[in-house]
Amino acid sequence: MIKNIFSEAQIESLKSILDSSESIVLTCHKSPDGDAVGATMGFCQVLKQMGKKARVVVPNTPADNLRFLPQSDTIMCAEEAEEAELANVFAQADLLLCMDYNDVKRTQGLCPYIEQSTSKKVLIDHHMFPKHFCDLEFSFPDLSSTCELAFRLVMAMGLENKVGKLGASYFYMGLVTDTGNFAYNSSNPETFMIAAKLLGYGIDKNGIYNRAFNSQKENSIRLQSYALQHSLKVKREYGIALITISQETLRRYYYTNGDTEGLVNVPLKIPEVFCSVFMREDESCIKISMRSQGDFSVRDLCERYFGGGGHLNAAAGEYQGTLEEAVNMYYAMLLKEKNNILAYKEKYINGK
Ligand SMILES: [Mn+2]
Repeated sequence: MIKNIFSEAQIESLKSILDSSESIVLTCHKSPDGDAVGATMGFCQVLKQMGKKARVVVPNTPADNLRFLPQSDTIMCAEEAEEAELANVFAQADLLLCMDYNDVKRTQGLCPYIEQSTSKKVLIDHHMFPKHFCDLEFSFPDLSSTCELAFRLVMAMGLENKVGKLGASYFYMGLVTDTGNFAYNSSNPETFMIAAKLLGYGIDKNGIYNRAFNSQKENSIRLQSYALQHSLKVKREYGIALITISQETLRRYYYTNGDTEGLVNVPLKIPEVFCSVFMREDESCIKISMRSQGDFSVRDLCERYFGGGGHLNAAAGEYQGTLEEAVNMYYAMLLKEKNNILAYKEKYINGK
């Protein structure tokens, strides 16, 4: 049984907002991931089947491996759209759905349009600590993905017959990408029950996995291999690893967005390593991403040392300065956090 996690009042409010809206814009965070694309496009299919005018508008173009499902070409990308066209889409909307983000700032170029819009706004998200910028909020950080949340909403409203194969394919795409094909964030048996329900729509499960996951470009594989070969530093006594990539290396491998995707996870394949840090020297700053295993919080580290945040096991930040200075900051962090890290390592190794 999939339990209903919403209050009746919440669902009634959502229903009445949807009923009274004709033109709906679905938005997500910048650099849309599989969950952001899946949740907006999946829910958009449901709204269209309800007879609504619905449109997905994203801050910038999603990666190629997330644009293989039918109708991907209907996604409007703010970065490429004419300003007037964009303004018009928002002016006509009587409802904005804010999906897979907890802070309107995460929508980059869409931010002013969302902030200035007088339309009703509904938050549908699974990130912690939402900023309260919507009229109605569905914030469920315990769920695997916004896609799971969106499909639960569909079920709670009795709209399962409006999802169709395409809507289910999009929702499934978010479910598999946000859980690493059910490797993490998916300990709740109900996540699998929802996956089972989505399979019931006749979706191409293997095809979606294959398109979403096996999509790396040759130069990206070479760039990542180079970084692992030349920059990986494993501090075994701490259980922590660091990878860095300089601007020069990025250029040598014709880097484009997404080429370093997944690299930060590689050191976690080493049994003793429970925390991995990746630094990339972008043109404007050093981008930091961190991943961890278990309940070691990289969100805390990113907040304290790199002005960022995120999830417990996946977080990001930035450093203003040179790559060398960022690396120094990393070593300063290790020194300051030594006791905390060693205590966790003890627990991690023993508990394994
Ligand atoms: Mn998500």
